[in-house]
Amino acid sequence: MKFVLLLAAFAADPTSAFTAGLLKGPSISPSSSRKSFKLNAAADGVANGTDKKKIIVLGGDGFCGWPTSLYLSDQGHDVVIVDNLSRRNIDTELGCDSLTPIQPPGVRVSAWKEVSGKDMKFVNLDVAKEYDLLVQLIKDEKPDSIVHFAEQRAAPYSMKNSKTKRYTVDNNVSGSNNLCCAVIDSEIDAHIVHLGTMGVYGYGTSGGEIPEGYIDIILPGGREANILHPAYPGSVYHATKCLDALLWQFYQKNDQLRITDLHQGIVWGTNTPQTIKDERLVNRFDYDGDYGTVLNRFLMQGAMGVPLTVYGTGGQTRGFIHITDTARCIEIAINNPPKTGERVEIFNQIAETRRVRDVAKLVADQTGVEVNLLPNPRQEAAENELEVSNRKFCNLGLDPITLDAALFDEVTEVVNKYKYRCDPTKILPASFWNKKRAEECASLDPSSVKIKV
Ligand code: NAD
Ligand code: USQ
Repeated sequence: MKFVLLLAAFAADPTSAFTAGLLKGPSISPSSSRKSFKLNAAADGVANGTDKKKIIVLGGDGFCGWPTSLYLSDQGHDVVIVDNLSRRNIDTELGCDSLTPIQPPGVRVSAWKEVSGKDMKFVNLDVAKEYDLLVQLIKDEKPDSIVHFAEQRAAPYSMKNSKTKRYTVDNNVSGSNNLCCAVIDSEIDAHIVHLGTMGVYGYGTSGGEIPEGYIDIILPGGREANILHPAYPGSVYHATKCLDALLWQFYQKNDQLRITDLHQGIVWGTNTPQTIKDERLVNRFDYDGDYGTVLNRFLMQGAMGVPLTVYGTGGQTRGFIHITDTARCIEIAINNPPKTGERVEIFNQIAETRRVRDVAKLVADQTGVEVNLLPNPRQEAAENELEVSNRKFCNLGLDPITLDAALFDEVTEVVNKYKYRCDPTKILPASFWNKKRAEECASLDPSSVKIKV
């Protein structure tokens, strides 16, 4: 089908609470820059005056889920964390570990009670496999909202081999399907807030600004329509997020579920005003070739004197968001659910777009390390433009944190504190998109990486 882009910025849902403000506010392109931010344990713990809710956080032990759970609890919401600890098990499988010494869930939750006085429950449950327990949990807890982080989230891990491809599809698609069925079976009208990804759109494929979820098209014969933006995934992991989006669309239409899908960019940073309150609350920090994401990897490499691992030309442009804003966006989404019968609400959850080689230059300038252009292990466009709308969150009050040297310092301090835990053989890429990419990367020697500082 041929797509004709009319008004990419206008997600034309007349019932949407956001339509009125949609044409105000910024569009994000690589040169955009906004406010910086200083991490401060005292700054962010004030209840915001909105309704207090019961919230289940699926995947609440993970990199985004843990600080989000703490933030929501700090804001006065009643939080129940659900996680099957599969991410910790994958660390064991890969012979790797978070750079930061994350504590077991029980220790984390009791440390939070000690420092904040607030209770949080932890439930070990597999969302993709333990359906009856999930239904019972929803019936027992009667949540207002369910935040869904519980997926296998690394593109490289999803492309490692057929076992990890199949696991990623089984886990992610079953989990999302189970969640919809469980909300229906429990007869609890909980608002589902799902973490999707910018990668559902592909990168710059629609020829202009990427709108928030829906795009205007002209069908053959001249009929106009507003549909889900075409899916164009770049990995098995990203493909599961596209499949999720279809499931949300179907269950909203068929069962009137209230669903928000957040297409988030690459999250960077480590700690938040809540996680720095006590060392036992520290967030996880992935640096390895499978789970480490680009900016955190560069910051870690810069702090350790390791040449930065830029794949290909570094011409890939991606969306970025700081971990503190992830938590804030989730609360904004929770506080602005679609009404029953409204189509799936979709937000682009990013602060800015940047090119990988520009991000590398920022880190290299600050740390003095070299930039190393490696053969690209991924099948992806070597260079792409990316312009993205994030007006909905901005119109709802988000003033996003952008890449800032002060925050680089925060990550560098964390890396310096725990660098003794780093295994340098895990730094080079270890998953390859196809045979050709694997052959092109054959000369990469994991044992050649040396920590210099
Ligand atoms: P993560 O792997 O650190 O956390 C995911 C958590 O979900 C883990 O603790 C894992 O044990 C749990 N989990 C996975 N499958 C489960 C299952 N079947 N049942 C119960 N628990 C399960 O990942 P993250 O970085 O925190 O990402 C969270 C979500 O946000 C993911 O859905 C990811 O796609 C999305 N996201 C992440 C980023 C990023 O840069 N980290 C960017 C965009 C979107
Ligand atoms: N890259 C490098 N060097 C590295 C690591 C990555 O050049 O050492 C490049 C990659 O080739 C890619 C870009 O940086 O072009 C981003 O890679 P990434 O690993 O930081 O991010 P990605 O694989 O896209 O996945 C991450 C999260 C995923 C989330 C996604 C958001 O792991 O859960 O959905 O970011 S987005 O990229 O916007 O789709």
